[in-house]
Amino acid sequence: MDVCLVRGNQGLFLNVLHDPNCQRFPAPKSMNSKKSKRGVTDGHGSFKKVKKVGKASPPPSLNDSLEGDLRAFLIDEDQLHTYDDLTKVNPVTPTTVLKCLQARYRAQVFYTHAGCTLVALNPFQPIPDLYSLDVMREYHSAPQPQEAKPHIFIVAEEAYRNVQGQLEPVNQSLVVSGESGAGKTWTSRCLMKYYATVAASSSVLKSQDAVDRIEKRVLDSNPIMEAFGNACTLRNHNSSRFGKYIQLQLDRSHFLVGASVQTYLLEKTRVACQPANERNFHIFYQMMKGASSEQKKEWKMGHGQSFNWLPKAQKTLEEDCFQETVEAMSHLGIKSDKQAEIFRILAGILQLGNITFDPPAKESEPCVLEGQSKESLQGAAGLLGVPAEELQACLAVRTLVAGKQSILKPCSLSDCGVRRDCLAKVVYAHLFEWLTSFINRSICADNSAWCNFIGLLDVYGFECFQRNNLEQLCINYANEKLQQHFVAHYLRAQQEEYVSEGLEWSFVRYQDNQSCLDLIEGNPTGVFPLLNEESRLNRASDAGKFGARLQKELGDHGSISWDKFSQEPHFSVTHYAGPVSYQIQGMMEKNKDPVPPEIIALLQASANPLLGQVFGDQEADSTAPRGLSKVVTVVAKFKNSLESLMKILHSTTPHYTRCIKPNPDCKPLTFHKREVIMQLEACGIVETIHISAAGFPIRIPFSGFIQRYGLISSSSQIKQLVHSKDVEPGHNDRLRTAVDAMVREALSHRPAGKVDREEGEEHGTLVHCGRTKVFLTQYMLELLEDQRKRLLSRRAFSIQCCWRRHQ
Ligand code: AD9
Ligand code: MG
Repeated sequence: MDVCLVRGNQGLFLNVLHDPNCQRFPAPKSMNSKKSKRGVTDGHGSFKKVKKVGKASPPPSLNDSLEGDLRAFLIDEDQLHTYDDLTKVNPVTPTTVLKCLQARYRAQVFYTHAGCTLVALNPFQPIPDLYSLDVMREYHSAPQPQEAKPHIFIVAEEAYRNVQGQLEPVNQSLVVSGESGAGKTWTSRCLMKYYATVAASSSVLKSQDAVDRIEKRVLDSNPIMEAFGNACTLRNHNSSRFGKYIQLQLDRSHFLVGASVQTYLLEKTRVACQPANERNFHIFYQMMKGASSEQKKEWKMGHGQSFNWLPKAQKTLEEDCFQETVEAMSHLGIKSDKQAEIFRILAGILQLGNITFDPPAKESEPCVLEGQSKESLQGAAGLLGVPAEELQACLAVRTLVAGKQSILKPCSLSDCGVRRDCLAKVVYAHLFEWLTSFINRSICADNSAWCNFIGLLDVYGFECFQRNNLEQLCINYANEKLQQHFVAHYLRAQQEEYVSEGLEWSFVRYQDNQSCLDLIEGNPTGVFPLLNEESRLNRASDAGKFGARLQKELGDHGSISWDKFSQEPHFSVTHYAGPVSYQIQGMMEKNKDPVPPEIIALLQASANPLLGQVFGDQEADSTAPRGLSKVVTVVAKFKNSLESLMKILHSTTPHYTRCIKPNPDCKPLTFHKREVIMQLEACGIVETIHISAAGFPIRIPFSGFIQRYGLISSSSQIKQLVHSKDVEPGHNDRLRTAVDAMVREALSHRPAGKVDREEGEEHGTLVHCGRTKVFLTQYMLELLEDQRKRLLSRRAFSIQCCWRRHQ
């Protein structure tokens, strides 16, 4: 095996010639032909020589031990932290990538490029000045941000420049992924602050009002959504319990003029049932801690009051944010009387949680309120604006409709609890939806006011607990969809395009998760369709039967398995991030998510105007048949909303950031190799690096290339071509020859310094002409743009001189 160094799309990287025994390093052939000096950048993007260490040993396999030795490295271990792009590491293996990230983490460098992806390691402590205004300005004004130190602001700036359209304006998506606690929400917040700063309209600088109207409003949506949608879990003290896609709307001048938020599947069960050592949504704790004594009195949260639904797990900073949440609400236009309605509803929910029932004296009678529950019932009814007797009846008695007659039937003790929880969940979920719509009304620009957007996606990370149910299945399904988008959009599309354009390319093996997606969503025998079918049957759910059905229909599928020794009906799915066992008990009920019509009717008649409003148009027809055939199930709704999201993502240019959680205990600056390697492997970072290292990230149809760069050519034939009909697609052979000549000319005009720095480069490593397109490295694009810009400014200067002479 021989080693050569070539300038790649992300800077200088080492490339190992293709080893027939090894399925890696898949550079197009032309990239492998020339040797060069070895080097790395010094962490600030500048080039630095490093000593030659001899021939590289064969790259270890993906199954290398974590302690795999460093003989394979071509540089000192001391230098590892200087690798700002993992494509420069040689050889690229999980071990070498891990060592490099660990060295950087130790050196407090938290961002590293991995080709097309940015890897963000969570420091678990605030890093002074890492996200300051000055740093934002620095990245925004950098002529080549990619050459600056890796940072989330590079991704932000790249998307911002892309949307301004070097070739054509196109919407952008920043997809932030990673497991729970890895830093997705933190990263999304940083990105929003960045755009609120650098894309602030010029009027902002003149008028403080404008700041209040747009940028600050957009940012103010965060504390509200996090207060109502985040909670302290075992994995993360500020865990997002909903998915969020926010579109930042930009006008023709690329100023931020508004935003819209789309949310996905709030984990509403948390309102009434918190897993052991986890907490309810932050907003409840904020009220308890931050409300004034009058407010607490009104909300029946006085001193000594305790709530069943507010478990006292460890305290978190989020408790101190009540004033911030209230200010953000006011700022977004939620008036104080509306806020009062919201907080009364939340306080009412907490009172509901303290209502418990005792069995009735006679079986034919409804359950009775237990001990203190009478007071809680009165409290809940008062705060929710409904009569106490009706609330009690609603929880304890079911109305059955038979023909034209209604029959009242007492609920069992457990049913009373289920109905109480259902009431709390449906109220909280509707309140969350109302808040999202309000925020959208407040921050969304008129359609005519914006023309492009940058979307930020922050969804809950992959989850695997001891007990997993429908919530985890949905969350993990969402993560599978995103992984598929990444695989399809980047890994597969990039490789397939090389092949269809005739570039020689040996395929990198990557983990395609299509099989897992087929298992979950495949029609008609995927887990979701079968679950929906079962949920729509008008009969009591039977976990055992459903388990047996899954086994019958999917027994041969490679991505599902069963533990023979398990006592409970369950199934295990092999996700791209690891296997997860899901318990079936309760899954069908959660999927049906039925809300008794009596509850809807009760809420519609509420004296709390907000409750009346949010339940106003909801169907509550108690005469409707009990059949569930028309029920839109939870997974059906979730799948639809994810499909819409995928459509949007496919229509945008994506940028991926992979957040990595360096240790499971959220300890500052602590790096656990095993946890990190599992995350790196799960998201296919090593395959990504291989493809990126060998790839050409920019691809332009010949015709577009000639039209944009034809003017820098000295050839009169090419200049003619710019204006001729021959530039239309269809004349590809002719166009390819022209493009090839243009590229060679551009390379021959490189500034002397650049030629020196890029010694060892050759035409084929920077550019490749395919059948219909030209493939470029970032470096080549910059070179062409630079020459074009210089030519245009020379022309502008001569026009000015000419104009002055004629004055
Ligand atoms: V979940 O899927 O919503 O449970 P996230 O969103 O991936 O998860 P989050 O952004 O909430 O994780 O980060 C967890 C915590 O890590 C934050 O609350 C911060 O305390 C900490 N964190 C994350 N990123 C940074 C950072 N760049 N600098 C400092 C950070 N602290
Ligand atoms: Mg989050």
